[in-house]
Amino acid sequence: MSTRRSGLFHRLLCIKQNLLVPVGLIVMMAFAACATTAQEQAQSAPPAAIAQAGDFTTWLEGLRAEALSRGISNQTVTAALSDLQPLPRVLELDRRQPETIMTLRQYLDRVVVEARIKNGRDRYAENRALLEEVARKYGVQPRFIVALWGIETNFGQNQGGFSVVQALATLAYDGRRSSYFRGELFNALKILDAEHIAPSAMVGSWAGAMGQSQFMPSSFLSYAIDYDGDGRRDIWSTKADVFASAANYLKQSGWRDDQTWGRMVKLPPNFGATLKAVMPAEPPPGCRANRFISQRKPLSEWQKLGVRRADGGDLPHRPELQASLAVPEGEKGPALLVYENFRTTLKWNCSILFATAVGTLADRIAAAD
Ligand SMILES: [Ca+2]
Repeated sequence: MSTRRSGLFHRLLCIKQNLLVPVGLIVMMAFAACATTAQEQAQSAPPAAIAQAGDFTTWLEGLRAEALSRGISNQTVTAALSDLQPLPRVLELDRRQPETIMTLRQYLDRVVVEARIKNGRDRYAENRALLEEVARKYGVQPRFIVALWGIETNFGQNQGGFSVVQALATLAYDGRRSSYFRGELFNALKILDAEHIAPSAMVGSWAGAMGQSQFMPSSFLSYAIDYDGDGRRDIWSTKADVFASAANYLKQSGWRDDQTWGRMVKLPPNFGATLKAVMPAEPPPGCRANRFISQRKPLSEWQKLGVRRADGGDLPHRPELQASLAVPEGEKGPALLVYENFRTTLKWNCSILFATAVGTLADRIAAAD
């Protein structure tokens, strides 16, 4: 699972629980629903068990010693790891069960809403010069940077109110995925040590996804950019850094700005056998979403096979362009014809629903141009 590359680990945790859902249903947990309904459900969730405070204090001593041995300064260790307490709320959120299964249509109706489209157009207009400069430099069309920003944090308005160090320490202390979160905690300390952000301002999701682009600390270290040149990679409050970091993540993951993401399409009648022949025979390793994505074929071949735009029109006349069908709910559900950029979006967050929402929102935002 490529979760370590994702800035959205908190959402991947939701999809992970989707393993409880029978595979035959071919349904996917909707991330936004997961986050929202988890909050709604929190009141009724049983209180999470946290071990005795004394145990945590002892554990924290070991953590401090290891941080120092990894070269984190004494000053940072003292500032970030003194008087630290585990957060029961983080474990509640980590323990929750999925209670909502959404179709692609339901997910889009919830995420790609008019208010977000309008907000996206306004934010795009407001930041046009900067977005176009970043877009040129990294080779990512501005509408996708804006769409990701809008879906991740509602254009920076909802970054999550958790102390990243405290949240990661809670999850590292807890037994379920200790080594992953312990590694991310050391990454977070490294970021503090380099003075990109003050400990008190390092806020993020309950699972440690940080700032306006919701990068995990490891993603920050790999992809975050100090675009305004003030010496700090500030994905919390400097838009230039936020946009460039997101664009850099996509670029490093294979984005191409001479292509779009894909589109909804219509399959011809009685397409079942053809579809079966192009879908993976075995679940591919890595991102689970790839099991719903077909092999690549040139657009001209899909055209020949009878695949059409959602309005019935011909596919674009770029016959050599490689595309794949994505059918998150099987033959009877909605179908998409997607390009490499769709697969790149899956490296940000392994979810067909998420990637489709990003592409759809990007198209809607740009439609005002
Ligand atoms: Ca900066």
